[in-house]
Amino acid sequence: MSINLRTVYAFAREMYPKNSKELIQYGTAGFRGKAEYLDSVMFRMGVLATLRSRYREGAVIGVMITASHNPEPDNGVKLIDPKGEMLESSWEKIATDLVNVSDQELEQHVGQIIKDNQIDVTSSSYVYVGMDNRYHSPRLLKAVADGVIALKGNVREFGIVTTPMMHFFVVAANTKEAYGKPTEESYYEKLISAFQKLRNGRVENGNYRNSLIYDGANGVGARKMLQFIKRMNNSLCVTVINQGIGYGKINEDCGADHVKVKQRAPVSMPAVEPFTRCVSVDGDADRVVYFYTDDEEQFHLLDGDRIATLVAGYLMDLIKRCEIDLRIGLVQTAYANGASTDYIVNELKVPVSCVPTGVKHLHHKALEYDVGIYFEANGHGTIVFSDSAKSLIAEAAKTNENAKTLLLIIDLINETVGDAISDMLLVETILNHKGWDVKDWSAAYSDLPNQQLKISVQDRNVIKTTDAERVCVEPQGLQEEINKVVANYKRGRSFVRPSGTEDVVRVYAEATTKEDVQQLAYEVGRLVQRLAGGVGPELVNPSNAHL
Ligand code: NG1
Ligand code: ZN
Repeated sequence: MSINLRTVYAFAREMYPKNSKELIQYGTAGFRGKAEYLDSVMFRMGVLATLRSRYREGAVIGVMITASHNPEPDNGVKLIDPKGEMLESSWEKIATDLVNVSDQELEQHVGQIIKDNQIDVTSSSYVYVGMDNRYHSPRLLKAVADGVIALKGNVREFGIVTTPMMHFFVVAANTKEAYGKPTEESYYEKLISAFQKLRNGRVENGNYRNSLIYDGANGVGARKMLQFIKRMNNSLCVTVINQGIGYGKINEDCGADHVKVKQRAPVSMPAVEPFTRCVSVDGDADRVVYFYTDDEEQFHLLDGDRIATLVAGYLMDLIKRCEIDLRIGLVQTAYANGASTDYIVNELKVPVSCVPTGVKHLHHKALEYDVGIYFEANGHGTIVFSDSAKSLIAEAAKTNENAKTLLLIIDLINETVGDAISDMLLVETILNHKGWDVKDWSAAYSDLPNQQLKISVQDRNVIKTTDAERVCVEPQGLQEEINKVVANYKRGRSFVRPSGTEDVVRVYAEATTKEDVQQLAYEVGRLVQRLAGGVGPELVNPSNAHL
């Protein structure tokens, strides 16, 4: 087989011309932006995925088209490496360079990538591609597929799937189906079968009730949950709201990001009893948070930190009963609530580490443990088990019932990446096992009030950070000012960092009262506006807001 790089240029010129001059960067979740500027990006990512597959000796590379929790007009694309991980960092740079060259330079540039990486262009390549349910996704999927075809790669389209399903398919294919078959049905079968075996017919227990409300964010997670329901035989009774099609726009006033950041229930909530368990996923179903409203109509959030601590407590106990020695570790980011970190260190006594934002950092760190639990506060996370841990557990399962349970738990978990539905089924399993309702779950610790702000600046990259993003080193002087402000608040904590997915600087603040946290976030936000080139209107001082 021989390829002709002219074809790449011809496709680009005729069908996917580059219509934006703005520099676009492969960030924490690949490329994101307004859908109308992404056709050429998608085509070129199809080209790159094909090259990457050849570079990795014919392993399957995944391409997921989604803008996750972003608003409906946005879309995005990210590549999935053979073991289900995010694209290797050195190739992020290759990706950024490739999408930013002009159409005229494309042919030569692709030739250079082939040369630099000594890619055998006569070898086979396999690319899996899937998309969320945004109306522009099918058009963009075609562009990716054409990118693969232009370089004579093999492309398999999965249509509308969640991000974690794509990771599952890639790993399934690359492990020669040891992880499952690369099909939607095999994914459902693996998770549902483990879930039902773990329930073992006991659908209610103690305070645990078998029903919950599920906010699908009008995204692909809603559709797939409807598929789960069809196959679950009422082992869990799920009412899906914000189902997409005819309901509303993806992520608009709903979904995990809305619920977490606004700390408020999504739209279309039916009237439910106080303390009803509710769950929200994001637009591509790789994040999940729980919430409920109490008998005084107060909203309560049970976020990724809560899920991580629930899972850690449960797994520690189960592993102890398996009578095997495994190193458990928990990985968080700076966004983790301080109260959760205290609880992990002082009560659970599990080692905890803090890494920069972005799943790849968490995943990577978690692999250092036998059992690595990682969650971002926003609800993205999973648990990874080392190969040696799996062998030990399998060996123990020959004689120990708890180890058998643990094997089922491993099957229930999508180890390849955070998976909202798999995580939810895990939480449901643990709550059922403990006989807990949301009140019992909440009782472990009380979150410190916290707030996030987005600040627009001329160039967000003027902010440079260190120490897992908790300390700002540039612009000079900003950190000193933040320290001075923070010192005025009891249990105050605040940090700033440039977002990897939006053109903003994010401010995080935490303190003991709601009023304090609002004031602290405002003061730090103002510092960013003053010292890091803020644009747009000045933040309003919350203590003057009533004037
Ligand atoms: P950025 O925009 O870099 O803060 C956001 C989330 C990340 C991660 C990515 C990818 C927060 C504060 N940040 O990144 O945790 O999930 O999106 O989707 O939630
Ligand atoms: Zn997502």
